Amino acid sequence: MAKKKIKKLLVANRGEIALRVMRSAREMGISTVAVYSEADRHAPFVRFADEAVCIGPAPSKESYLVIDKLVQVCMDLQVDAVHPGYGFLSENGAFAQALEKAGVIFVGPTPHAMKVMGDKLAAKEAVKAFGVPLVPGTEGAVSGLEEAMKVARTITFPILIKAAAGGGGKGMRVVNAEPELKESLERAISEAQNAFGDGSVFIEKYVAGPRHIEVQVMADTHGNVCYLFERECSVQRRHQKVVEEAPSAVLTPELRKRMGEAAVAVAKSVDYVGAGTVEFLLDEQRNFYFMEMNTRLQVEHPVTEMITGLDLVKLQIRVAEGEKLPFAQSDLAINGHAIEIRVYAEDPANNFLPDIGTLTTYRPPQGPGVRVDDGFEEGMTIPIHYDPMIAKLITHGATREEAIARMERAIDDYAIGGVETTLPFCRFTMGHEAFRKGAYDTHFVRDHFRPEVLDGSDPVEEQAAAAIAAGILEGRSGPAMAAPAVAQGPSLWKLRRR
Ligand code: MV4
Repeated sequence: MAKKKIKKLLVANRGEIALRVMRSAREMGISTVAVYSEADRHAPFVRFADEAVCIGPAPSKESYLVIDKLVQVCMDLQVDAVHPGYGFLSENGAFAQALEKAGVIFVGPTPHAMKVMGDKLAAKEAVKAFGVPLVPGTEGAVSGLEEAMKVARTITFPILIKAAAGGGGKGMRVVNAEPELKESLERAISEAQNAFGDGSVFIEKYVAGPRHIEVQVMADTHGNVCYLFERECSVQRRHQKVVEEAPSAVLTPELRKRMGEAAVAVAKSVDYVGAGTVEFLLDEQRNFYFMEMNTRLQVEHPVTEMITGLDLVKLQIRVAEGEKLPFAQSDLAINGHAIEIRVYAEDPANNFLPDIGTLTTYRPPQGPGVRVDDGFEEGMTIPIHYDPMIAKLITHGATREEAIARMERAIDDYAIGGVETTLPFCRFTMGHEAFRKGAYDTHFVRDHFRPEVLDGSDPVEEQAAAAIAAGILEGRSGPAMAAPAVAQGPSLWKLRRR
């Protein structure tokens, strides 16, 4: 692989991730190009860039997703490489191919790797030969009801029907028993056809109460692949992550090594290059199963940076230049604990409804162990056209307890006015006994969160708060915390804030 220094980098993205990528580029002496839609004209990432080009109106389909326009800007400005960030064109093989054809480096994996991992069935097929554990289920797409029934009886109900072209929870359907199978299968196929233009579905045993654990991998063009440990992202609602942490509170060093090595095998199965994330489910018996691989830098990458001391964007750029990874697996170690929360302009008291508007007040927290990756400033309006994420708040500590305490302090110091945000929900989570103990799974929100816990109007909460207060006054310590889990976190929180 020929080495080529990148002198000018175009970031084909917006908001916090565009800014985050450009910061690393600048530190490396690489000049930066922003592309922006008319809605983002005054955004910080546009001002930060050395050069900036407007690529069209606000809707992504007319700006951030138009491959031809981006390639043209690369030509006009003599750009050496493009970083796609996450979302938009980051996992689009056609974009990578168009850049390659134009002689521009795509900071990411090959179109082949993106194509295989973008098809969930092709991905399972590819990793199987590498001994990576898979959830029991169909080998390929199910051809009809007869095959589906046969597989379902073998693996036993409940089962999950998934769309091959889906991913991230899209196009999934749980089937609890035989009589439901026919209708569920027909619906799943027609939904997949409508949503993805591909009606292929497959069946897996339904894993109850799983934890979402993903492993960061980094690969160079010389065949070296390392794992940068795991992130736990089990606090989600509607398949949208809200809280992420590294390392997971439940992995032993032995399990971490096995999952890390499985993730490396997944990467090797497609000759992966660059930063990637291998997603696993961990069941209640701590068996892990490969789910999918995300072929991009992820939103939650900062927690990995905090515990490894590495800059993933710099590594991506070095790898894209043809450099070898500057470390071996044995050089890597976990330092402390990091937590990230996503600050969305959404109202957690109102079913997380988007609450876009103007940031009349915006003052992010500061201080030891606090990092804020954001793309907004006070007075800016959050555009309706894109993801409503305002910022990511990341804390690091020597221990998980310290990272949590820092997060609580940082959330309390975060001043956002003009829109409702997910901050109160995240504060609730930090205070919740199940989270504090690390005893949570992907059903955390469903099992523990009700909007009433945020406004103090819930009588159950008030009672529980009173009971805990009484316990504290009586001088009881730990055991007082063993009351019903639902009531714990928010009550302690309210108590402390009085
Ligand atoms: C599953 C599952 C249970 N059993 N597969 C959702 C996102 C996609 N990447 C995989 N997902 C799931 N696959 C089997 N066989 C449960 C989920 C799942 C989930 C996974 C990770 C994080 C949150 C989740 C929420 C609901 C369901």
